[in-house]
Amino acid sequence: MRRLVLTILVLPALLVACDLPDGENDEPEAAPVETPTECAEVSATEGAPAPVTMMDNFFDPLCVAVSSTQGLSLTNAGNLDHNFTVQGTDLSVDLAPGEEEETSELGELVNAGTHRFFCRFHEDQGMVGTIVVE
Ligand SMILES: [Cu+2]
Repeated sequence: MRRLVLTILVLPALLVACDLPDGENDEPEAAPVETPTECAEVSATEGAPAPVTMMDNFFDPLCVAVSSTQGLSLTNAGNLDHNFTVQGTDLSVDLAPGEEEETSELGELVNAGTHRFFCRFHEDQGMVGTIVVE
């Protein structure tokens, strides 16, 4: 299973951003396509919702792996309105600065697999990420 996930994740070039440490993604450099190790190493944990924080204008973490029985704990820690949308699903949450919201179990909202997520306000500014639902 781990190997399958790795193979899938090699695809989009945007995943290269997953290797950038926090705070260094203001000026993305052209980097060779490589396995997004951060995503590959993060394993889903049962129980507590997985935290995803919205900043101005990026997500932390850029890659999140969750179990289908796990929700997400979304927090807008920025100064702007942000949104968390999983592409191709009905999961779309708007949050004002300082707001938090916990989603239902991901298995009720998103099919298992690797999905792109984005902020609908700042997608064109690179506010995107990857979620792996196991
Ligand atoms: Cu945003």
